[in-house]
Amino acid sequence: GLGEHRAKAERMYSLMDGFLKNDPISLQKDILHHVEYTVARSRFSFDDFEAYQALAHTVRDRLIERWHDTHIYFKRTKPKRLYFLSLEFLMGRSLSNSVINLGIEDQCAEALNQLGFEFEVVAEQEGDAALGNGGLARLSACQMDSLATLDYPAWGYGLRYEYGLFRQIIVDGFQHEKPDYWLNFGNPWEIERIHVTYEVKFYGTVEEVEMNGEKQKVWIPGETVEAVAYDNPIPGYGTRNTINLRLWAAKPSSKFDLEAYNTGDYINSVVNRQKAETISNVLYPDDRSHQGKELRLKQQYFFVSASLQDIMRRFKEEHTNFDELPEKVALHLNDTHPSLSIAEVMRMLVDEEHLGWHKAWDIVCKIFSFTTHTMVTDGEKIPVDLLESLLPRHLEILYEINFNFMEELKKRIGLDYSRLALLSIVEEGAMKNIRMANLAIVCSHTVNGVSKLHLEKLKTKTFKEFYGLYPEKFQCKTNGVTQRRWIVVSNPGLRDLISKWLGTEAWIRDADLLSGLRDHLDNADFHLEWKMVKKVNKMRLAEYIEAMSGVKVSLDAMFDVQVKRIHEYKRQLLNIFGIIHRYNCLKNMDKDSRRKVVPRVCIIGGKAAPGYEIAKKIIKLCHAVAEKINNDTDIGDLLKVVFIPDYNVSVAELVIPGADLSQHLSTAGNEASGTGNMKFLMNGCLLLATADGSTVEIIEEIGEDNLFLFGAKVHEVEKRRQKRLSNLAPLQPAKIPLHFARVLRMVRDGYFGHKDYFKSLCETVEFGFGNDYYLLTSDFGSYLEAQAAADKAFVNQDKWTRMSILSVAGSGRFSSDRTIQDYAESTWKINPCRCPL
Ligand code: GPV
Repeated sequence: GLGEHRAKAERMYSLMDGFLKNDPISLQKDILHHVEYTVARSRFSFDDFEAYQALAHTVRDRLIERWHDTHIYFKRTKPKRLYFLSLEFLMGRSLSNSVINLGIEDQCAEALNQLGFEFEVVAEQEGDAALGNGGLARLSACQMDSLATLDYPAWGYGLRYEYGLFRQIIVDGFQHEKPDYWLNFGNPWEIERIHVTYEVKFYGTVEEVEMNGEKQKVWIPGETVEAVAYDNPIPGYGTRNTINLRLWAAKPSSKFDLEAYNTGDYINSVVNRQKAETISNVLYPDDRSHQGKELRLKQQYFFVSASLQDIMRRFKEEHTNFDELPEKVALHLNDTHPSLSIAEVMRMLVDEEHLGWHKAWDIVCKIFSFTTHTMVTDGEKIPVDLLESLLPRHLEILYEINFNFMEELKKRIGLDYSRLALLSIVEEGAMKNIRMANLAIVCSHTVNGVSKLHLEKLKTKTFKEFYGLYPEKFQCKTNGVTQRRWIVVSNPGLRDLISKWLGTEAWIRDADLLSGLRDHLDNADFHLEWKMVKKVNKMRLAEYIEAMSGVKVSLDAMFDVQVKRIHEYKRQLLNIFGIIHRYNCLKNMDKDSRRKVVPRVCIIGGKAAPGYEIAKKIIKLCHAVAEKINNDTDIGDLLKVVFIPDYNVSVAELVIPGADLSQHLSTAGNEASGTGNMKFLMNGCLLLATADGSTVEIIEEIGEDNLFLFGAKVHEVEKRRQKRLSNLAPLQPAKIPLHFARVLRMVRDGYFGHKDYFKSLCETVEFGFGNDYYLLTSDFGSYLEAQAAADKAFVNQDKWTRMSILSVAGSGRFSSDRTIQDYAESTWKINPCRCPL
């Protein structure tokens, strides 16, 4: 009976001796326990990596306690939950972030110290979890941190790729890709839940059956794969709440390849089982260009199916009526990648729960929200013939959704076939496709842009037609980044300085408080300490650069950084051309003028998609230019060029705090938001940037005088592109700025070697060839002016420091806490649910 149950619970609790303790002695005991029994090394001899493993397990135990309490509390209070669906999460390392959010960093450092280890060194042992490509994936990670910190009852869902984003190695200046088998050394941050599994089905046929006198579709699948849950606790800062990121791995089901078993081909059937596992094996490394590959579609459906079964099971445990679904469940689509969810929920409600189409549709339209991350119109598409074989029932459902949508449209706008064709979810033509963005927009109650500028473009260009239909759906949720990782974890010196001068650590939960730094703007002591923090970070970065590339750099130089995925629209080429121009100028200077030059270290880093030839050539050009300049004894410390290989989250944590200047060069109207700019801003690094994406809003916060702005504005870009095409035919030398032409000629003529290889790269900016779509030619002059302004500002270190302080002071709006609160209140309609202590 109940009494018996309680007595048992009480005995267990007393045996457990309460919660785990966080004083340094208890932590040491736990670390040693894990060295001996988890890592299975001797307590008397273990190295830094083993210390990391043992500490990680010690922290994990504490995470699990809170994670349990949080979920028991959610279960008891049954709040509306948010399910954040994303195929990519760039979590990076977990140790430092976890001990900071748990509030046990000092105790852990002391515990390690007494065991003869140093926290920083131990933390460096951890490899990155890189289950994503770039900004979109890191945004998901920042948002999970904010969701936990702000106590929202949220779950993240994703895929547990066995190979994350490839490791970039550079051989002879060329990028090579190596697999990232990040699980090789075990992963203490995940909890394998062998009992949380679901069957995911593929292929097969659809049949019609009679049920209770009504016709009903049933899908007879041809292949079954099992999804296993791996849970990753996400601790909030300054709260006990620890939410869950649930990642799915594929494993063969006992039902996999029954055919082969039955025909007696035992060996082949066992061998074939491995096919199941390949579904979640590897992350697609093509940032923003997914072109109809079957395996990718399988990944998407595998993810969608497992997540929704899990979500629906939880809903049904707490509720009996599907009318309650919109009050209890918010499903968020992180870009179009998970938007098959829409068809899957319809299938579950219609085919499995027998709700009837109209009722199901009504519910579906109330539970989905969607964020798009791109400025381009030509979004993700799924070829109909792929769907037809892999997910035949879903294809039918998509057709039916589209049929109803088209009928409704005809009533609203009449038989305007060109407009109907634009809006249609199904793209007709030689190759029929499903347009995932159209699907997501039609079915979501909210469509979010990631900056004001982005939303504007969505309304007026990208999704103009849809905006005309559903103006109320379109909202702006300017991106943000978490100050926990991007200041507290990565820049402890700045963290201490900010807290000292603000007199509080409250800014770690409330970034708006950073504006209080303005009160000390002219305080000489503050300036001195500010410069000292930057100097220490530059030293750390300089050591790393020397270790990675052998280049020695001067700490007096301006550290100028551009780190992000390599893309033509991000214009790393403009940066490199600027460097070549600077080199030319230096070569032509007399000794006197040279003494007045501000020395520079130009740092570039980023990965190119393995199939993106032009991006790979940009990487090679960077190395070729670096080799020439760095070995020119005439130049010395005045100019150094460094490519940082294998840029990832943990490299970013090292590079960003050490930067003086950072570059964000996208042609205006191309970067949906950009989030790197926010991370640099928070670290007191000045921006040299175009008026694109979120930079426009950064300017609203810090003023145009507080950064180096250049280039065509959005409204000018369109005009220039047209002008560019109208005088296409003749190469008009007079219209090509002299400096630009010279730099281009040097690359083309083989001044940096590899003449043939760079030819097609040059052609992208040449007329009659690529026609300079991204307008490097016309922005070059303005770019050089901004660079000159940066040099000039750097000479006046007092002024520079003021600008740096004002950057951090104006960065509060770019905390992902602000973004998440906005989503929670105006899109998801969820409330905080704070687990009591
Ligand atoms: I679409 N983004 C990305 O990293 N990968 C993608 O496939 C797509 C978008 C980025 C955008 O390019 C950035 O401007 C934006 O800041 C980021 O997503 C987060 O919204």
